[in-house]
Amino acid sequence: MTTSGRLSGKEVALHNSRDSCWIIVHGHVYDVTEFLDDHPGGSRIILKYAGKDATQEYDPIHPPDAITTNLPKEKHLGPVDPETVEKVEVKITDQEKERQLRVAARPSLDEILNLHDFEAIARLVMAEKAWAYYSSAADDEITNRENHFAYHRIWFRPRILRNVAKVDWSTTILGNPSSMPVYITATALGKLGHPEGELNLTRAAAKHGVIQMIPTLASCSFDEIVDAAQPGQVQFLQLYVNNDRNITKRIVQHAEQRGIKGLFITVDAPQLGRREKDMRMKFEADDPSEVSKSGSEGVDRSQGAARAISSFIDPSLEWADISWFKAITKMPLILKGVQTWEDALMAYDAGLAGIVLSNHGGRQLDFARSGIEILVEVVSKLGEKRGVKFPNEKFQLFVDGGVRRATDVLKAVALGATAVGIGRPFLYAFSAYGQEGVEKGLQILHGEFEMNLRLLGAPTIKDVVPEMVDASNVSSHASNVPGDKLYENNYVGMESVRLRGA
Ligand code: 173
Repeated sequence: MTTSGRLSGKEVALHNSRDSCWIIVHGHVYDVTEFLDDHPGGSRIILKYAGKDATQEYDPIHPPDAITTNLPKEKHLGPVDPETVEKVEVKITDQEKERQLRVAARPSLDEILNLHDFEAIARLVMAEKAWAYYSSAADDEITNRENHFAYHRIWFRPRILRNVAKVDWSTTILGNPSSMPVYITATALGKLGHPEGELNLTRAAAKHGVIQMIPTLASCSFDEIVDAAQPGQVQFLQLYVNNDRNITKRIVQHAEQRGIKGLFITVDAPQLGRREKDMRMKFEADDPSEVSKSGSEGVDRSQGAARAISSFIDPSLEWADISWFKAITKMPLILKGVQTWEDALMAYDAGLAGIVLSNHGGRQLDFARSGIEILVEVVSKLGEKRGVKFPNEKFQLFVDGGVRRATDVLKAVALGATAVGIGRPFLYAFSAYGQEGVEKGLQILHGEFEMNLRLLGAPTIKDVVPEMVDASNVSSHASNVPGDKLYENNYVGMESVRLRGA
């Protein structure tokens, strides 16, 4: 203890082993000895900082309050005297230096013409691990590609000679105004791409009047993201249901109290999909001889960044739990990750506010169908079985996955969706350009909506009707599509063989 009543760096440094492991995060000391084996990211990474300041390693992955909420109070040992703490030197690797040069040489925002462009640039300028995590998808990434390709199987039937001098693409989502039928969907670990993480999305969303869905696994804390919103700015929350329902209850009720306007419960991830690009990154980043040992810690870190932090998700979640959610919150409840009309019907009968037809950006079950294809069958079957018409205020349909253009969004809207979620393109936009990148992405979409509504002969979103599309081929998985150069260039295959040390 120093004279100021604070712990000294010297004392902390003594607790540098598995038997007694203290770390410093944001100037406070924590005893994590008993937590080592429970750390979702494995014990090895903590032990690397045993007795030291771990803040720089901690920050890009964890919300600031992760450690204070997960560790029992008696393990919070108090502030450390900063003068006495040895600076942990974070070495900038040659690879990182080269990356920073690429960032400095990225094209100016003026050169960006569409959402694909962000992806191409992000691939060049992002840290390899971050790119691997964001871009990865399940198994052979067939569903990931299909999400985008499915839109190629839908064609327009535009109308002519309608007065489109004024066009308006604003709408409402769950009763909340939105400047376009698009929301920014939830994606985890924003700080992997940019130090401001999800706040880039919050601020850009405010400027453009769109709704942000806050992820359970944001790198910024939930409160930081809500605090960053403008007065009246609408936000939703994506929820991973915890094995410990008390934690979930706390999250949900806190969200409601903070004004969140919709709870999107993820139902397509009882176990996380196998994202091999992400996994491969672990092998390459760590000492390969260590990988085989990783199983002994209980958490297999060789499975990539997402799997490592997903162990809290409850695979026993079931339909019977819906009534519990209704009992603990008045927020509209939406299931995110519905993939068949049968489940859509169950959600409708359960009195939910809506569903997101989604395969989790192709990151879960490979060969799951695209949201846009599922939309067509859901609208048809719910009409047939329950006489419901879409779009529908009481039971709203959303789609996500593979959306890159306003034309994609307009196809979904024509087919009965209220709005469409876009995830990765905004991650790529802020990874390469911060908040301005996201703003540019939203501006591009506004421009595309204006032009395409005119060309469709639809002055408002309500005028975008089923007769404006030909989706007769949407569930034909054998149709010929033209080569998609922009997309394919971003998704080249992995090197199949890589010799160690080569
Ligand atoms: O798709 C994901 O990567 C995802 O949803 C997730 C789930 C758990 C932990 C981290 C990310």
